[in-house]
Amino acid sequence: MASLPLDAIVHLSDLHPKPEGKTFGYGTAGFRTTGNILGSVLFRVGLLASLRSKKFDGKTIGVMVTASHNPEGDNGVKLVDPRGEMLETSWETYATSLANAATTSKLVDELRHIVAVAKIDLSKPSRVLYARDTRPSGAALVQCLEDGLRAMGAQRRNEGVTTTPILHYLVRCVNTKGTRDEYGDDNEEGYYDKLSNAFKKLMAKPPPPLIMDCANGVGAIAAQKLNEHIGSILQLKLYNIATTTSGVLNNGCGADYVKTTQRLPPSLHGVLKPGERGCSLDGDADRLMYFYLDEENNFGMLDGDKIAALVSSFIVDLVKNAGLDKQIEVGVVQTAYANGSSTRYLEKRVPVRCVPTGVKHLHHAAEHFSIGVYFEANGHGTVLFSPSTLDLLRTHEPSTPAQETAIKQLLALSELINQTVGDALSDMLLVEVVLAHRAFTAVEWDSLYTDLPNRLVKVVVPSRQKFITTDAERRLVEPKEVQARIDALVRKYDGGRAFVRPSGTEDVVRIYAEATLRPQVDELASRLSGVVYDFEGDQSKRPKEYL
Ligand code: G16
Repeated sequence: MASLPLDAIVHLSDLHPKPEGKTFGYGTAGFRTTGNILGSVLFRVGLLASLRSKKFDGKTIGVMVTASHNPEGDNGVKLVDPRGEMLETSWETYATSLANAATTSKLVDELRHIVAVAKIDLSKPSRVLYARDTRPSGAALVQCLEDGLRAMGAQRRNEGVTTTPILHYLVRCVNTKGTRDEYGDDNEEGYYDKLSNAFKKLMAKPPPPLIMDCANGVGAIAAQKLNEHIGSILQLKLYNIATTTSGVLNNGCGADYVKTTQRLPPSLHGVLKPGERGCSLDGDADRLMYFYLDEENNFGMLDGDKIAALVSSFIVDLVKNAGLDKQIEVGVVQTAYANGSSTRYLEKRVPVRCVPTGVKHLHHAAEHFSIGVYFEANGHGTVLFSPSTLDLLRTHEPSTPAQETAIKQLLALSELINQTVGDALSDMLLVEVVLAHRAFTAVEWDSLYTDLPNRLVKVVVPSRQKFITTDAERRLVEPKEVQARIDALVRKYDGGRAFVRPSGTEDVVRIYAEATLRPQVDELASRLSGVVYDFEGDQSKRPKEYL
């Protein structure tokens, strides 16, 4: 029986001590906090990724070092399972217990526990593929990760600086190589080829150029490369591409800025002209937000809900045109953040499910449909084709040329859309395909339904862990008095809907409010901020905008 390489683990672990008094949690998308205190976590994630690979008989596990939409000073890390999906939830507990072991000897105890409980055969090989985004703390954190991998004797494959969705893509490619589920060539070039070949099959003529805000993140590098592959059809005009300038990542730009402020990034003022459309990526290019200026220079935002509406209705029509609507069920998955109008629009057309925040929850719910469309309102999402749906599309004999065309288009979409995780670049190509096929302008797309006025705000509290939710995060179980006050407030506003939940990526509580009229929603959000702050915050520092 092989055993844990304790000498190496102990020696290297002592080089990466856990910061005293800090508790780490595997949140919505892995560990996330200030970049300079994450060294021990990265080392331990290296150990865990190796064990996870052994559990899968040496299949490659992915590790992405990123804090995505968070400020530049933050960083984070998440594990990716062999099919390119987020780490199975049951292993998040192992990740958290390893990250919080106070000493090297407690760390060894935790490792032994995991090996026993998860029944890991230590004689199996381990293989780990990893990458990072452009954050300044990334390179040092990768070295900590590598120490963890070295300690366990894992085979390492460093993909350098790349986007989160490309890392997910690569993991799936490596693990499916030479099988009937082969996903693509396991290198970046393979990714761009796969997307651009599918895009070229689906686009008849070039649309006007697209303005893209790259959030000064790694998406700028990837979008430049994508441009080289698709430039003859769709020209991307890239902005906010300063990946080496200090302090600019996600700062006043990017998908999160657009969604939370419902404004055009200041850097695009005068760049985006009336009648034009643009889009924003986030710091690791897994979220996408579209926007436009109408002829009167009014800003319009097209978020994840609008993308879900556009894409799902297009796919429903293609399935009908293919004559397969009896066999293929298209469904949509959303979260509580979905605008009430989008849910009403979708429910008239397709089955809709609501799940807690986090791609990991949406992804699994979407797998229950033949074609599952999932998007969070923040622009994070994708479309999953089930294996049996792909088999059906590949083998079905069409009765008419129109059916044959629809089937070919569905198959091309399955190649265009990243099947592993939300991917801003792949989603952008998907949106462009649908706009071209529908001959829609951004204004026409926006008119599918009218958003209810809404506000998304965050409140900094000393301990967000005190906020516990139920019902897909739409209600608080604790603190009960806060939920009672939310209920009482919401009743006072026409069309009012609101909820409060702790963020799993930032040290804040998030508040979402919706109402029929804009001034009312602003007031409701402000009152709710006050309710949350009153429960926990320091009254001497209470912001005056909290009513
Ligand atoms: C991550 C997750 C998303 C989630 C977002 C915010 O996005 O992947 O699914 O919606 O965090 O989560 P929370 O409200 O819990 O902070 P990203 O783009 O930051 O990786």
